Amino acid sequence: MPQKSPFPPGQKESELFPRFGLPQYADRFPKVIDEIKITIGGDISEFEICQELDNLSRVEQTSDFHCVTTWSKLGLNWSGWRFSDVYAQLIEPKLTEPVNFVVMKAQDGFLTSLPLEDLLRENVLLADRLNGEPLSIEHGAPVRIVTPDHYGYKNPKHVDRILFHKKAHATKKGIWQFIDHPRARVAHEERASKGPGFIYRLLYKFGIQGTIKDFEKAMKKHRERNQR
Ligand SMILES: Nc1nc2c(c(=O)[nH]1)N[C@H]1C(S)=C(S)[C@@H](COP(=O)(O)O)O[C@H]1N2
Ligand SMILES: [Mo]
Repeated sequence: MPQKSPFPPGQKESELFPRFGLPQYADRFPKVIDEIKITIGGDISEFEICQELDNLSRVEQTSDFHCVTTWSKLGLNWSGWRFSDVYAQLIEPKLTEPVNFVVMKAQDGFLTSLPLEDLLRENVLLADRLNGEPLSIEHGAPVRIVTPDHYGYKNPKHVDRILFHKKAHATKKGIWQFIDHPRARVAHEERASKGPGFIYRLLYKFGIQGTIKDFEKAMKKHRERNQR
């Protein structure tokens, strides 16, 4: 019998792949969607990545996506560049000191962080396409990080700054610090930084439908404003 990879604890398959996130991001949108420009910085001298990506080999990957609120969309086909290639080819050569903590910032103000080690895993992408199409605004135009082993909130859309640091540090305040697990690995149910993950299943589940509606409504208004 072929072995089926175990479905992550507390997750449920969703037919939909909704535009999703923390409520305060529903009405925030990227300004630049037709050109990739990522500022690299942190404890290293700042520089930009744009056309340089064209020199790296493109990869395609089918992977599942797990939101911390318990919905999972299976079999998404992403394409772009391996984060480990981007790091090895474009970033590592410019380092003068070792780094091991990465902060990722997005055009809508969203930010998250991960240990560098987690981002160097084989299945982490800097993706600009989904299911054969350029990324839509809904799912992260012009580029997003895809890290299937981590909950959705470690997969920032519209990334425009990636900061490399020597040491880990808090990137959020108050309650946001509390709900952001430093690693957020799906297989270990690291949903939040305090308490066992399963407690959050129920808590988050109640918010899913309302959040989807709010994000949809905001997207519709944005399209009307921009006539596209
Ligand atoms: N820039 C940005 N990235 C983000 C978010 C966001 O609000 N803004 N939400 C995160 C959360 S909580 C989830 S579950 C996924 C949702 O991805 P999707 O909107 O493509 O379904 O994006 C993540 N990355
Ligand atoms: Mo999420």
